[in-house]
Amino acid sequence: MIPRRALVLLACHLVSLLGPVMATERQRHRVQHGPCSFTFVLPEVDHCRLPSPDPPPPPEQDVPPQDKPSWQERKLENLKSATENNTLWLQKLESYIQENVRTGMEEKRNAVHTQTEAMLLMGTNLLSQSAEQTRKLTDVETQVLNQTSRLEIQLLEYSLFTSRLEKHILHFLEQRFSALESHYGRELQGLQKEKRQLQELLDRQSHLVSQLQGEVDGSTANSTLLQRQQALLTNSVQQLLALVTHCNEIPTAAQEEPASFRDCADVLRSGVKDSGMHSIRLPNSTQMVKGFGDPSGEHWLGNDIIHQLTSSQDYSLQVQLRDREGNEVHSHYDHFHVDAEDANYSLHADGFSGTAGRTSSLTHSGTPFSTKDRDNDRCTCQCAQIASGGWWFEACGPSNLNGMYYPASFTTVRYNGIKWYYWKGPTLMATMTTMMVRPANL
Ligand SMILES: *[C@@H]1O[C@H](CO)[C@@H](O)[C@H](O)[C@H]1NC(C)=O
Ligand SMILES: *[C@@H]1O[C@H](CO)[C@@H](O)[C@H](O)[C@H]1NC(C)=O
Ligand SMILES: *[C@@H]1O[C@H](CO)[C@@H](O)[C@H](O)[C@H]1NC(C)=O
Ligand SMILES: *[C@@H]1O[C@H](CO)[C@@H](O)[C@H](O)[C@H]1NC(C)=O
Ligand SMILES: CC(=O)N[C@H]1CO[C@H](CO)[C@@H](O)[C@@H]1O
Repeated sequence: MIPRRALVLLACHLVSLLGPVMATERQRHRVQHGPCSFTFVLPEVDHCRLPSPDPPPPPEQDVPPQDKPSWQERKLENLKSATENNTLWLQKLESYIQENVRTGMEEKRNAVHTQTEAMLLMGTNLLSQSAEQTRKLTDVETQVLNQTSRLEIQLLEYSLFTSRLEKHILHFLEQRFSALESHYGRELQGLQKEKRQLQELLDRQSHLVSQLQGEVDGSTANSTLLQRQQALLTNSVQQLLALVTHCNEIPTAAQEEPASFRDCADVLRSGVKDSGMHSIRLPNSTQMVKGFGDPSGEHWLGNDIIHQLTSSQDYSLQVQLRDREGNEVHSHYDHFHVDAEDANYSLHADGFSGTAGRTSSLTHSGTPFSTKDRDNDRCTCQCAQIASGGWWFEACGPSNLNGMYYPASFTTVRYNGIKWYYWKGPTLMATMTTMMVRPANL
């Protein structure tokens, strides 16, 4: 540790030591020795300055040899003493220096020694302190380890305890659950039995209800049948009543006004305002004609009478229809007449208007009348045969008011039913059809 730096320090020290001693007159000499440099400051002695070595005097032959030895001797002696002095001085200096160097070295070594000691002391102190710290640390570590192990043990115990508790609770819950299960299972069975009973009851009741429903349906059907029968009965009773009044009226009318009216307009003009049956006198006709059917019910005047009536003057035709719901509609023709038998009772009707369809359901003018025994239609089929009645058929055509009346319960299409096509299509099921004529100028 000591070597290089200590030597440098030493050199500096030497300089500082020498400095104050020879500050007055100096002559410096520097000596380099390895990394160290030595500076010597020498005092300058003027009086002992040596004369510069002269070049050897040239040989003089004329100088006497007796004078010369005294001067040369002197000079030699001076030189000797100076040399001695210098030698002495050098020795002194050397010793001085040696002493100084020794003391400095020693001082230095001492200082280094003390410093090393101090450092060693410090080192030992540090070592002891660190040992202390280490000890403390190990203590703490052991304590921590101890705590950790204790905590671990506690944890173990705790987990043991919890598992025991868990097992206990599970057991308890299982017991409770099985008890509840059996309890509710019994209740559920009871409920299911009750439900079955209720279901059976419900089935029986619904069966009863359906039976009752069937009975109700039958009785309503019976009641509608009864109602219809009743309606028919009342209808026939009314017809009978009408007949009776008619029978009562006829003799009086025959007596009072012997068939002087041309038509119903004539009757109205005479002041009779009530609806009813009246006798009329047709032109060029003498015999009493009653037409077909009952004048107070189902009745057809007959084409001969219609022809005679409608050819005597200009007549209009009104067709009135009523359906099952009671809706009444009409088709009106401003001009109407029927030809005579030799023209096959051909139809003539124009000036159509009305509410029973937007177009006329009668065949066009000139269509002859067809019956079962007189087929005047334009169909290879026999419309009157199919339609079971007489009418102005073309290729059977859109109308037949002389068709069969079918009660409401018949829903299928009947080719021989009453038909007024542009009002209700192929099956009309009208409850009333009327063809009325009156003078066209009314
Ligand atoms: C470590 O813990 C035990 C108990 O578990 C105790 O007896 C002992 O004194 C403890 N040691 C220290 C150094 O704390
Ligand atoms: C309906 O009337 C007939 C007799 O007209 C009868 O035999 C039948 O039992 C009645 N039906 C019902 C459900 O009343
Ligand atoms: C009624 O008879 C007369 C003559 O007998 C005849 O000129 C007239 O055309 C006839 N009227 C009708 C409607 O047949
Ligand atoms: C009337 O009908 C018959 C057939 O039934 C026919 O022979 C006759 O030519 C028809 N008369 C007229 C005027 O169309
Ligand atoms: C020749 C010379 O310088 N001699 C001197 C040597 O030293 C002594 C004492 O220091 C002097 O007295 C001399 O003169």
